[in-house]
Amino acid sequence: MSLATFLREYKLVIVGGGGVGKSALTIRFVQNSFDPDEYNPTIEDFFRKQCVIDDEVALLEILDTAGQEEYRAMREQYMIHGEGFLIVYAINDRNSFEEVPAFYEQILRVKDVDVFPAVIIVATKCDMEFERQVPANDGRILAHRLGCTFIETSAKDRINVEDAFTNLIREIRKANRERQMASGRRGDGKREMDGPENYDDEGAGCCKCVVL
Ligand SMILES: Nc1nc2c(ncn2[C@@H]2O[C@H](COP(=O)(O)OP(=O)(O)O)[C@@H](O)[C@H]2O)c(=O)[nH]1
Ligand SMILES: [Mg+2]
Repeated sequence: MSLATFLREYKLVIVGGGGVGKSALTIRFVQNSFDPDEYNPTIEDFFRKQCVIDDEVALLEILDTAGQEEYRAMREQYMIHGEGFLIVYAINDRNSFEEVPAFYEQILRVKDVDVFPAVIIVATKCDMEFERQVPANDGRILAHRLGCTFIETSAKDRINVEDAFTNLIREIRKANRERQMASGRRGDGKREMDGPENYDDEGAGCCKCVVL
């Protein structure tokens, strides 16, 4: 039996300084694994994951970026296409926290807007409490100032990882609804897909992966 359904794609981009845990966060979310020995600072990776978030199917296309400054020009390219961003810093790296506003401002500049709500400020490595350099409240205050949601996560201990991505999808949906209401017409952004063979059932997490 062919089951026709609509699958909305979401282009998500993970940005932040080098070594803050962007890849670990993404891999924990997509593959539900964590390898403490894996650290390749130069790799930029693309992942897909299908989820049901708030009873709606979503195909997440996740770009895990390299944070180093020499990739700045490349960053602008993917920022143009990104619909939602996780700006990541590590709680044990004050410098990475200080870099967050520059990432946010770059998103605004590239998008040519004054505010961009589909951004989550993600503090990682919250399992490393003993090395903490950034109090959670500093993260909260910064996120509030930028008009973003804030969340503390640990890829290692699997804390709030799914929530970071789920919240981002909710922010994108909310922003889209508001934009549609403002323009007084229904947007599309949906494409038809027509078979269960297009679904995969890999991964785990609080987002239910679809098996039809
Ligand atoms: N303790 C701890 N270490 C982490 C966590 N996330 C990443 N790491 C470690 O931090 C280093 C850099 O992580 P990676 O994801 O490659 O950083 P990226 O450069 O931002 O992609 C690696 O050695 C990871 O094992 C975490 O949540 N907790
Ligand atoms: Mg990485």
